[in-house]
Amino acid sequence: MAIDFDPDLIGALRKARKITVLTGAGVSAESGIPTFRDALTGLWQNFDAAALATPDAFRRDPALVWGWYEWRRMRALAAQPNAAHVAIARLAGRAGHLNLFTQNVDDLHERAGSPDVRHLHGSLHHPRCSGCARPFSLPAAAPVEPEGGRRLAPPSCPACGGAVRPGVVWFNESLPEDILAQAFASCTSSDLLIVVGTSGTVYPVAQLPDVARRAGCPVVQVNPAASELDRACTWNLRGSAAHILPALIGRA
Ligand code: BV8
Ligand code: ZN
Repeated sequence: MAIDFDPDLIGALRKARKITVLTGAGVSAESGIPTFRDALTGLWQNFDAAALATPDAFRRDPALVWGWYEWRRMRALAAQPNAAHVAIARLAGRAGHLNLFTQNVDDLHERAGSPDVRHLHGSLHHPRCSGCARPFSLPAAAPVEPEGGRRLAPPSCPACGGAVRPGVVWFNESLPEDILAQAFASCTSSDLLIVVGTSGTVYPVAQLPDVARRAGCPVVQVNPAASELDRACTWNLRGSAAHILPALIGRA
């Protein structure tokens, strides 16, 4: 059924010469990838994602953490981009200038055709040595992880023998400075910020909608539920990304 959007939002979208898009786990939910809020199953059912996403967790139990990320990497490889990823890629082709920043570590934006995806929290697909930081190339044919996951000893770096770690930003690790600076600069110089599928609970990324608003950039959020970002947003579109985004971007 047709969605009627606030005419001011459609006007802002059509007039926008520069658009920033910020996505979180919710944009991949309809591709079957669980969000951070989703309860975990299998081997991980007694953990929460945040407890596994720290340098300490990896130091304490590298096989548990490497197994967790390999399981997630398989899920990402087996998933397909959904209509939200495709709509965002299409907007990149239409808007004058679009910067896409994601908190997600999957590659679904890339596989949907978005030309320039900036990962604020790293990527599942670019592991590196925890000792010498050399990039580690994973075997092309991804091993099939059991449904419930498994512990898996991380590979050793061929150069120094260090344990290979996922190429993601863990809690209490710094974000890539250049990408974070680009995100702040983009949010303060855009005509519209579109925020999709994030609970707005993790900093410093959660500051971005507020920063945009203060710089005079209107913010539209797409999320089926209320989030920490609601009060910072000009428009809160309650609905799923794969349903709302194609309709909204179709009006651009
Ligand atoms: C750091 C990668 C400095 C790993 C992740 C203030 C300022 C700065 C830092 C802090 C601060 N206060 C606290 C901190 C520390 C911490 C933090 O923010 N903690 C929180 C818990 C309070 N931040 C950090 O540690 C960051 N680093 O600050 O460095 C520093 C340096 C050295 C020493 C000390 C400090 C690093 C944070 C990055 C952590 N890594 N991911 C991995 O993937 O495993 S975070 C991870 O959780 C995600 O990447 C994401 O960013 C975050 C939240 O996830 P969301 O994407 O929002 O997903 P979530 O499940 O939460 O929500 C999903 C949403 O989708 C929901 O709202 C739901 O309603 C919606 N949804 C569901 N279905 C749909 C949908 N929406 C649309 N359509 C649907 N179908
Ligand atoms: Zn090494």
